[in-house]
Amino acid sequence: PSTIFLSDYRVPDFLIDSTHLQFELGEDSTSVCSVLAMRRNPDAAEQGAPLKLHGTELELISLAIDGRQLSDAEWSQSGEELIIDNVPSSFSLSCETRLRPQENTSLEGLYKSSGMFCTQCEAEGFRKITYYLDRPDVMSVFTVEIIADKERYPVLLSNGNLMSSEEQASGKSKTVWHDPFPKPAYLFALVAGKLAVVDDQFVTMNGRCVDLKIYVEEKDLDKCDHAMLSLKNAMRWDEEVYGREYDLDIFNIVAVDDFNMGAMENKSLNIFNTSCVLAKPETTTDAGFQRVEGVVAHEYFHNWSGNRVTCRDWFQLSLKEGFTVFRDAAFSSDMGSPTVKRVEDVTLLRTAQFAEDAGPMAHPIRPDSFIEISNFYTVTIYEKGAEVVRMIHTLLGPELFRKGSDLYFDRHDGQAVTCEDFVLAMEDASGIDLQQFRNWYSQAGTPQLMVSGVYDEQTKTYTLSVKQSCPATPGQPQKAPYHIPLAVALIGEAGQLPLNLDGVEADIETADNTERVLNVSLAEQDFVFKDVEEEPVPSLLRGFSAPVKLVFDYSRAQLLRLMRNDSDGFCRWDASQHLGLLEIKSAIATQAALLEPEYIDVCRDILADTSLDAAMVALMLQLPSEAYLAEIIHPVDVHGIHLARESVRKALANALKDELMACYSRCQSNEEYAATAEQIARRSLKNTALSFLMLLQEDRFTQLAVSQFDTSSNMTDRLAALSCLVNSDAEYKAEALQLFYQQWQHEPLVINQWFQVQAMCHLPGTLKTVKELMSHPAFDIRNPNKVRALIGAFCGQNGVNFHSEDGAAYRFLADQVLLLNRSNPQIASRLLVPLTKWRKYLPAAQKLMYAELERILSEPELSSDVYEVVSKSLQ
Ligand code: B3K
Ligand code: ZN
Repeated sequence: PSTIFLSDYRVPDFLIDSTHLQFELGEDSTSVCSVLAMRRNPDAAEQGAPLKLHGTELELISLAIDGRQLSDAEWSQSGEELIIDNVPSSFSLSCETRLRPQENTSLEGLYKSSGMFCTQCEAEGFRKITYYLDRPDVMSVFTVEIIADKERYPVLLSNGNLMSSEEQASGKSKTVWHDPFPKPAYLFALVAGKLAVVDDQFVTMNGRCVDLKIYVEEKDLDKCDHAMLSLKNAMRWDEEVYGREYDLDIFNIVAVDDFNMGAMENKSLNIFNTSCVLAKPETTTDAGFQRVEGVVAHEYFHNWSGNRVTCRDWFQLSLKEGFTVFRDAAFSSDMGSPTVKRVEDVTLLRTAQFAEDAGPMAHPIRPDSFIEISNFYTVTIYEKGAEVVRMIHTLLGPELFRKGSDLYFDRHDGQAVTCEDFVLAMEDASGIDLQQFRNWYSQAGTPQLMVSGVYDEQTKTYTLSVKQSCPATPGQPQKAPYHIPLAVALIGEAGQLPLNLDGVEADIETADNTERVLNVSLAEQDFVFKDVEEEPVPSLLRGFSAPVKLVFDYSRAQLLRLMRNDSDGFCRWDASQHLGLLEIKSAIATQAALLEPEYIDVCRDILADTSLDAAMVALMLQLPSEAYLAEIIHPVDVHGIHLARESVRKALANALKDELMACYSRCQSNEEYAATAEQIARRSLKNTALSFLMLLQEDRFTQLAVSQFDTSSNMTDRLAALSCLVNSDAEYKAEALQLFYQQWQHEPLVINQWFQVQAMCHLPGTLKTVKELMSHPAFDIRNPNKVRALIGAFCGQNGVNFHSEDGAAYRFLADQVLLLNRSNPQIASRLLVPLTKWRKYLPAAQKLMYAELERILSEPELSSDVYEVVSKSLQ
């Protein structure tokens, strides 16, 4: 497989003004006839260039130019390209291909899922449908005819407006769709199947009445309300916050079982993984409800940030993904609890993204090169990309940011553009210089901020010294300094102190003068605060104002002040994590968990403080996750960390037994389930309390879990109780698992949670369970949700079992990767990620992991997906 470079980008030699597709869907094969109105691109460097079309795994039936069939001598094939040497300056290209969607297990291109036909074209799946210029800067107006058996496939959908629908002889029907907006091929979609529909409407800010439809299998009709409500909320929010209105009379969502990721923003025909659209209280957890809300909004927001303005090439992927994640995060924040959402996002970033940035696949949010673009749908492109947009928002402030986004949409509507165009629009609209800020787009790795503070009694000044650095990443040994917005406050005995900075013009002032955003831009820089009446505790990186690793040598006393008093919810939570980290580190050092009395006290007070958001209490009590600890403590001794963390948890549970029990009782409620922030918070705190109490191995607490499992009617409480039981030695657990399976065996999404809860059990013997479950009738390795629930969760989220000392789980994972490499390369390369982090672990583990990577690499027929990840990990 070869490497593709951003620096090799050239404008396309040809353009496609219109694309006409006719699909005849069959049980054995499908025929695709395309008619493309093509012409040479006046901006192309070379006007006589041959026509090179992309195509993979296609059976070519016929090829004609302006109605004349081409002879074999007039075209040739090389790799993924079909080459026609002599073409006129403008012409019509007709092509027929034959496909076998039934055999397409890669879930890319046209394939079948539970009896329906569906497509997934981003990034380069369209070339599995017909020969085309499959690149995002070639935009075309699509008309699509679909012909299929009307009994089997009564619903036939594509992008845009329905032009006609008619019955044909021989039991077939035909529909024609036309999308007036030019689009790249990656946004094309087709669906055919026996589907039920939930209907609603939305009236836009200018009075356009939009039909909203969610298509699902009949049995899932009762699980669409939350997605529909989320869609309407998202449509309204995008009008209010960004001034963006929907642009067609119809918006469709289709749910499919077999899907490689969460969902896809095809123009007016979003295709969703069932796991990101279906929800009802009995089957879906709170986290599931929130995921549906977030993903529905994310795909809807792409209509502007992605579809109306799209990417010039795939190196610009973060242009649409980073921006759209930033938008969906702000939406979820507005719909629920802003601090909780922020803490969740930061947690994902500091575990998965920081790990990626420190590993062999590290890449800037705008990569310079790739082998397989599917490997670059990463936490870096998405989540770090969103953080970069968020920093622009912080630097500009909300009004100028809105001016910038208006200018961006206005200037580039209908175009395929670059990250540079986005930054330029922000600069032009605001007048703020983002020159140095652009390093965030070109440099990989997580910057580190070493901060220290000195208080001078005499002069009443407080000096913050900030040093920044960024570790080397593959291909980037040296890094230039970043422009980092560092939000700070100074916390005194009685709360925040007023801030008077020397050289004020260098910073950004916020409303109340007790918080400032410092512009850190040099390798080393001092910020001097004047008239500081007492020695303060600095509250740094408030709201997590930049995706960096902050190092400040806080004392316990300082952390306690922040945890008790900081007005910034994120910093308050972060102080709790830091205190927890100190306890865990001391447990590692002493091999015992003797908690500091002040730590127990602050936890006790927080637990009793009913004025606090219950969700924040839950988050502050949860100790830093093992995944986060693995980013901080090097080398990673998985078992040592696990034991220490569990012993601290147990000691805390012991010390706060009564308070935890009281809290559990207080959070119980009989009200009807609703996915509101308030109820979600209460359930989260209650289940956190339960998980602590379960560590004490007392019968009465086990009984609590048993009764919660037996009596709850919502999946959040039921699954939390099941997870507690599975991770305990309770006798009831086998029976609970059995009961759960029997009740939900006909709901695949629930059974996936049943797989996952078992895969994540940290007790010994879990690998054996996972292997057995792979032969369970409900498991199917062709379904990505099941693979993720069982194999993905075990290898990615069950540290102690994945890193068992004999290396059995490494071998298991490599076997699964090799199996999936043939059927679904995208899923195979995703699954592989835990092995690629081998350098972090103790030497014995490193050796075993390395050996499995080598074994994978020696496989003769590796997909480009797996090849890229394995070969880069071994470098
Ligand atoms: N744009 C799609 C992701 C496509 C992934 C292709 N391998 C979903 C999203 O980010 O909205
Ligand atoms: Zn997206």
